[in-house]
Amino acid sequence: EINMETVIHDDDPRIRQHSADVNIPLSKEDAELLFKMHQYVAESQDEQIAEVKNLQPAVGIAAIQLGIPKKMIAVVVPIDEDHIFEFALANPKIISRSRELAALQTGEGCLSVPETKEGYVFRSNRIKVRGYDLLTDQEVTIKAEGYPAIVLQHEIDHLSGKLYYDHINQKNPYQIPDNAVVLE
Ligand code: FHF
Ligand code: ZN
Repeated sequence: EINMETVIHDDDPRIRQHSADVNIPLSKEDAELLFKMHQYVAESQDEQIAEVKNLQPAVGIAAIQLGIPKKMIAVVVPIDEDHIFEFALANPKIISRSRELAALQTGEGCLSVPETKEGYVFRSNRIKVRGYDLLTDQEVTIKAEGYPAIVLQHEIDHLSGKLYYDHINQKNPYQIPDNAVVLE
């Protein structure tokens, strides 16, 4: 089961591990894990379920956050009233990225980082990601811009052991590069 107790933190060296590709078609075990990761993220955004199950609201999760070094991520990003950007991806890979950077005005947080680190986390504003999506059972190429692109990059970073605060400028956490925008 996935819950706040089964998510590992940044004091656990496994969070810095590199994750390995998974075989496609997914094994039953991998498909079940990826399905549960997606379910966890979706449920964490349902106020009532989150309260009963004591879940911190999240927009994404990577398997390594459960201590499992496999290239699998789930993202559920509410866009507006009736649009959700959601994928349950195996072997996601960024195939292109914009030179323009973007960061969230409010910074980022992470299920695996109990103490919030403040500062801008600049990432590419637009990316293309290829991978196998369990929700549609298809190889997909995803074009993402702005917030959904930032969430995807946060998750894909976990697959190579990177954490959001690795990207924060230590000298000036709120410095904005020339080619960057701050979102929101
Ligand atoms: C979150 N929560 O989802 C954060 C953490 C930018 O690897 O962003 O560590 F639930 C995955 C709407 C707006 C609804 C914000 C990527 C952040 C990824 C999870 N919450 C939210 C929401 C949120 C991490 N993570 C603070 C839990
Ligand atoms: Zn995270």
